[in-house]
Parts: sequence; C-alpha cells; structure tokens
Amino acid sequence: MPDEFIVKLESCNQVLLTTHEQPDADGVGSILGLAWRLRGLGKKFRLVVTPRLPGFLNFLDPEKWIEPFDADIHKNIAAWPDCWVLADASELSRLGPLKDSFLASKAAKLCIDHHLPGDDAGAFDIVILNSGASSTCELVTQTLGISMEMPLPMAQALYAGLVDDTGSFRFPCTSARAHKIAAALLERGVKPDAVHRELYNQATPAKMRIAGLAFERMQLHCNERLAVMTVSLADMESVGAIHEDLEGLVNKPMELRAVEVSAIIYEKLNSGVKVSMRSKSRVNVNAVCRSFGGGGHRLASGATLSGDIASALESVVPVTIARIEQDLGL
Ligand SMILES: [Mn+2]
Repeated sequence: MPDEFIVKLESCNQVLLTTHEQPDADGVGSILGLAWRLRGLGKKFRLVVTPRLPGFLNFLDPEKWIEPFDADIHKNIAAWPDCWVLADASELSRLGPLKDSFLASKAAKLCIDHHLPGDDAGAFDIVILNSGASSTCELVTQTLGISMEMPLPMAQALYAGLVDDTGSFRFPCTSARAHKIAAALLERGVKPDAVHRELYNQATPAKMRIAGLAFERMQLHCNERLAVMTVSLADMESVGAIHEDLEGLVNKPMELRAVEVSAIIYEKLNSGVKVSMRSKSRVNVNAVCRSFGGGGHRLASGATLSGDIASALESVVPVTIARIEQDLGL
C-alpha cells in the first residue's frame, strides 16, 4: 500500500490534509510532514484542524499553514480538494464537524494511521493502517522514504509526533524501527532538547493546579490496580484551566507501583464526558473503551459518553475492573 498511497498523493493537485479532533503532536506532525513533501513538489495543499492547533504545538508550523476549523469558512470545503488525507485516525467520527464534508467530497480519500482498525476503512480509496507502528509520523516518514531530503521544520514535525506517541521512547511501541527513524530525523538537524522543551515544558500554573485537584480526588479501585481521576468544568473554572491543560494528566497515576490502569473522566465543553485510559502493559483498555463506542490502542484508548461524570463512573468503573480481573487472571 505505501507505494500506491504516495503515487496517488503526488499525482493530485489540491490536497486537503486533516487529522482527528483535538489534534496531538502525532496528528499535526503527520499532516505537516505530508504538506512539506507536497510543497517540495509545488502542489496546492490546505491543512484544517478541529477545533484549532493547540498553542504548545505552534512551533511545529512556522509557515502558519494550519487553519482552525470554521463552520463558515469551511462550509464548501468538500469541493476544494482532489485528494483528502486523514492522518492519525481512521474512524470518520474522529473528523468531528468535517465528517459530513468528507462524506460529500468527490476527492480521492487516503488514510494513514496506526490505531486499531475501526469500521470505516471502506470509506477510503487507499489506506495505510499499521497498528504495529509507534506513531503515524513513523508511518509517514517510512512511506515518504527514510533517506529523503527534508527541510528542518518537516523533520522536526515528524520527530515531535514520534517522541509524543512513544512517551519519549518509553512505551512498548518503541521499536528499533522507531529509533532508526528518529536517528534519521536527528540527522536532518532536529534538536531533541528543544522539541522536548516545546512539547512538555510549557505548563501554566493552572495546569499544575488542575492536576492537583485531580490527584486529590483520585479514586483507587481493585487493590489500587485502577486509578480514576475526574475533572468537571467547574473544577477547571475554579483554577482557570482549559481542556488543553488536561493533556498528559492520565499518564501520571501510572507512576504508582500497583496501578495497572489509569483513567480520567472529564466534562466536555458542550455536553457529555470524555473518558481517557492508559494501561501499563497487561490490560486491554481498548476493549473497555470500545464497549462504550470509543477506540484507540490496546494500551491507550478513549471514549465519549453522554451524561455526567457520576453516571460515567457508574458505568465505566465496573467494566474496567472486570477487564483488569480478566486480563490479570484474578
Ligand atoms: Mn498517533
């Protein structure tokens, strides 16, 4: 598939590059990596993210190519591209408000992703789906060719996604191939300390304070194998935090010796709650999130639920405990 993907991409003239809602470094790095290649070929391209590029990722887009989704500006976006790429997601629901335009578009539809396959692979003409890859940036780099020439911002964007999705080269997805690709990107001049600083040392006091509230209220279940944090909109307001400040918080309880699974449940802006889960290695949290209509990876998944935090706790905690007991043979 990689050849077919790249041949198609490079034969098109107006390419729309998109990723999942609430984009992370891997999604953003992937579309920027592809955009730099298209720029080298003199193609037209646009990058649209929903709702916007988080501030801490601005450094990845020095040319300011990324447009925040705007219902007015993008109401006819379906007609613009002759090729529409979705990177770092393969389920159409993750397109958020762009989903209807995607379905209506006559463009060739390409997908490149490393999540576990969902039900929407048939919506694309060409799919590169490899859940064995550490990150979509790894797949993009490999697909474009590890030895290709690249300008520094391109290498930096791809490196940032690789760093973030491997937990700075700590998670089980950190393969020898991931390190080889990282090495190739460093050879293009990427400064690892600068990327780390931009990605992880940008916290505001509000981010620390909302983490403090979440830790204080953390529940432990199943002999401390399950940690659950909850954050309401009122909590965020009380310390002046925004949703971006919750990024990465779910990983912190993994530092507890006994914890196998960490979950955070937080209220979304309009309605409903988001559940985000991490597993140390033995428990399949994808199975848990999938049973609530979500998805992701075996060790990192999420789901969106209607209702409030209390009802989410009531439904999610018992299912998670049952999965822990099953996967650990308790
Ligand atoms: Mn990813």
